[in-house]
Amino acid sequence: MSNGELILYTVSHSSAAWRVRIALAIKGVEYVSKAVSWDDKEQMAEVLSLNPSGRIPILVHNGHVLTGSLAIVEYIDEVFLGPKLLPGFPYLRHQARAIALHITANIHPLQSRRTQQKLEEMAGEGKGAEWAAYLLHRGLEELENMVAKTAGKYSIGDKVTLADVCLPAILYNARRWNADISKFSTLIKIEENLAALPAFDRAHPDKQPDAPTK
Ligand SMILES: N[C@@H](CCC(=O)N[C@@H](CS)C(=O)NCC(=O)O)C(=O)O
Repeated sequence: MSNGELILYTVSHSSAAWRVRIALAIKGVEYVSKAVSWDDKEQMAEVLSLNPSGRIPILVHNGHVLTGSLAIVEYIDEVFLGPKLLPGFPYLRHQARAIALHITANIHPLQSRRTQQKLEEMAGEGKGAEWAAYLLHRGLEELENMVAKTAGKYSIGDKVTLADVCLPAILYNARRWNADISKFSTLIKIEENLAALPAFDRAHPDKQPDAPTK
């Protein structure tokens, strides 16, 4: 059965786009990848015409425009066949969403490009990076304590869920901003287990055609 036409507006190292790439790869859904560059005015005008917040990712499915990575991942989970990312049992489903929201609402926006740029402007050079390292350490310490209660091989038991879809990018960002995450052994173990899965490998920023060459 055809999944219809899917176009993903993505940036290789966007955390939010990374989440959607993982979900699509887990479901084995093929899509057209439209890599955009923040500095390309024409591309950004197209992004703005689809998403008034000017943010990535955007998934267009049979002409329907979807925005907001978590809302997109839930849509993907509902619409396409393949392993379920939201557990069937309501309490586990709540846990998956709670972890995903901790990452995507409590941590990610506060260390994002926009936040850091404004902070540098207001507080001075280097303050954005200093803030990101502090915030990522603190937020991930909280996450380590949350996940220590739920984890098996992955964030919640031994099945990959929405929580795991959000994990790789925030750990990647933590390393990028030199946050000390060495003591967060549960998170690091889950990250290793996820990295061994082909879907997670395929979705990695460095594997995308628009990844910056080193
Ligand atoms: N809550 C949104 C966040 C999306 C978001 O902020 N994406 C970033 C890239 S990770 C972006 O497009 N930033 C554009 C900008 O900062 O101008 C989601 O999960 O999709």
